[in-house]
Amino acid sequence: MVGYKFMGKAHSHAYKDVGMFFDLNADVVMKAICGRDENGVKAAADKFGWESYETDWRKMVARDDIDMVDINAPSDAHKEIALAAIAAGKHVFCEKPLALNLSDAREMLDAAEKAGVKHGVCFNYRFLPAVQLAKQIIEEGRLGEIHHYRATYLQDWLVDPNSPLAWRLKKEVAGSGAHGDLNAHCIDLARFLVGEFDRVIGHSRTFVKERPIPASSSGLSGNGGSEKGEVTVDDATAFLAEFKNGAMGTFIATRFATGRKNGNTFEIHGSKGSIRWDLENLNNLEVYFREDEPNLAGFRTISVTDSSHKYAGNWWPAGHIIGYEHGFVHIVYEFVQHMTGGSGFAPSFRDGVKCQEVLEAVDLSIERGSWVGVDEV
Ligand code: SOE
Repeated sequence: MVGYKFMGKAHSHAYKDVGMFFDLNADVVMKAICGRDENGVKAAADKFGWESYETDWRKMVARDDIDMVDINAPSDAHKEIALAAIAAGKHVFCEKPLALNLSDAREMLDAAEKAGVKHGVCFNYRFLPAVQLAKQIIEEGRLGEIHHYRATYLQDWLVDPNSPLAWRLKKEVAGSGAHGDLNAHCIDLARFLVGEFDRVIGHSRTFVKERPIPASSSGLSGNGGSEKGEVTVDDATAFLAEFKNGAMGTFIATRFATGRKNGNTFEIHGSKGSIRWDLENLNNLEVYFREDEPNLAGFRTISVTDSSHKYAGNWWPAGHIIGYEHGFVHIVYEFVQHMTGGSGFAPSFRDGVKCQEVLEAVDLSIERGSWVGVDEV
């Protein structure tokens, strides 16, 4: 594994727990974790349960006791590490967004396909039981023809103008701001649930253009110094979309939604019914079916914790809820099965590329001030 901060910890936890709750084709052995700061990575290796640590990822990906590399470094490092790992014949699992930009993402997909290694992108929210149930409901036709898909991803960690210039606020490191970080999740869920995008038109803002340069920086924050530097990414990006199946989509990702911490939501309206979901209440799915008797019709809440619900039965008895970290366990489970039995896995690098196409089409639409077909990028 490369990286040991927020996502490195979430993924490490997943590898540690997965064999306890799921039957795997092969054992997961946590061989090595890599980071540049020796004290930090050593402490992480001990705490998270890795056998060893490295401070140079090149050395790590060359090790012949490693079959798979998991990349949790900032986005600007994804491509180089992935290409080296692929060249060394390793399977690769990578955090989202897959790359800094579309052409890098395409290069990574091409390399992985040519080398015949297994590849995956960590769009973890697909793997929550309520999201799986939403997909099942849509696939069974219970919502009928889909008219509307509305997604939000609302955070507020940047609303303070003195919040420091973390790496996520620099285009050369992060690729983009709320758009690549948060809309990437919304785009992936929309593709998973409703299908491919046809065209998009967006609007974005950077509300605070300069921030204190941090003395040290972590994933989301850091300690601000007195000197300021330029924010080169969006604070918020909204866009309208048309799906290939004719559905209308509205999306907003922001880090300025005061009071909202991780409001990843979707609401889907079809000719026969509707569903809505909110990550901050992730075990529940709200559903409305028009065929219900009029005097009983209304949104009702399904507690998606029954053993009949995908993944839920691997944990606890019904009603004993799961959390954010479990989505990572589920995606890691699927990827391990894929590596060891080849049963097929999505989201692959291809899905990472598809997501990046939509992200870039939105950026182009903002530049042009007009609709952009996703096929144009
Ligand atoms: C930070 O904005 C972040 O951690 C994202 O990078 C994650 O992908 C998302 O799941 C939560 O917010």
